[in-house]
Amino acid sequence: MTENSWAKGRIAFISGATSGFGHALARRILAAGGKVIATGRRADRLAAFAAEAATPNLLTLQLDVTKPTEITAAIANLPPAFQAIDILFNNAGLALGIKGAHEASLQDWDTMIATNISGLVHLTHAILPGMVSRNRGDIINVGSVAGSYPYPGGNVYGATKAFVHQFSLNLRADLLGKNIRVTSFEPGMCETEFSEVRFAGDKAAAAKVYASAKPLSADDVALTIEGFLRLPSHINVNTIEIMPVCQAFSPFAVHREN
Ligand code: NDP
Ligand code: 8X3
Repeated sequence: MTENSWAKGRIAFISGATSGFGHALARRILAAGGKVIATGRRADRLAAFAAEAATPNLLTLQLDVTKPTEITAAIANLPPAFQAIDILFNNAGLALGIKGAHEASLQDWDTMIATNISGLVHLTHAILPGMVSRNRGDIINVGSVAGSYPYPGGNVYGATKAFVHQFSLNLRADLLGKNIRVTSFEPGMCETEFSEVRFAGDKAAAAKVYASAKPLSADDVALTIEGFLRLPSHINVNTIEIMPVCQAFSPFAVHREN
């Protein structure tokens, strides 16, 4: 494989390509000569991306992963040049709120479960059979450090990402004997629109998360994913956790009476 040929001849389906990790990876794959099906709910972002990229290698599709019928229709109606999906970047996801479980919104919980779990599972179910029939593919499921390390207010968000971890490993068990790789990709703090979404559009609260720190960027993430995709096809990265150097761990919290 030459330096810039890693994406040539590959077709990537990216959920959540309107911002953050998904958008950065879409740009990297296009720049390296691959094809991308970029999806998300925001039609204006998709249209702007299509106009900027101005390439037949990009197909944009408005898609809400919480709507199973939209997923089925999207996959069934792909144009022939985009049907043989090689890479599924199962990335669409969100955290909503940071309140304790006794105060959190049940609607927010339902939306996180519908997006981070059901959306990811439905996309896998729709795309995996084609990969199996072609006996090739890469599935990269986006988990989080929040799936391994509990923190106050991470209640359902962290639990959805723990699901992503175990689902990814179980896929590997089912796919033994097939040339299909599965990775649970579990990053720490990365500056995207993630915190703005979590804090319901409060830009000041979102900015505080990253203040005076050097978080990961979306392109750092895309570069890491490119690294997996460049590996020889017999190497599977099962689980990978990355963090910015400025982020680490805390001791256990202890409540004391005095
Ligand atoms: P962004 O908010 O920048 O991007 C999230 C993407 O998900 C957007 O493109 C959004 O598109 C899409 N999305 C959300 N809900 C839906 C939906 N119902 N249907 C389709 N697309 C949807 O955040 P990130 O890039 O940071 O997040 C990407 C993934 O990474 C998420 O799964 C997140 O949990 C995870 N993550 C993020 C970390 C961080 O610190 N940033 C760390 C660890 C994991 P649209 O709104 O147009 O639908
Ligand atoms: C995003 C990282 O720590 O904000 O998944 O939950 S964290």
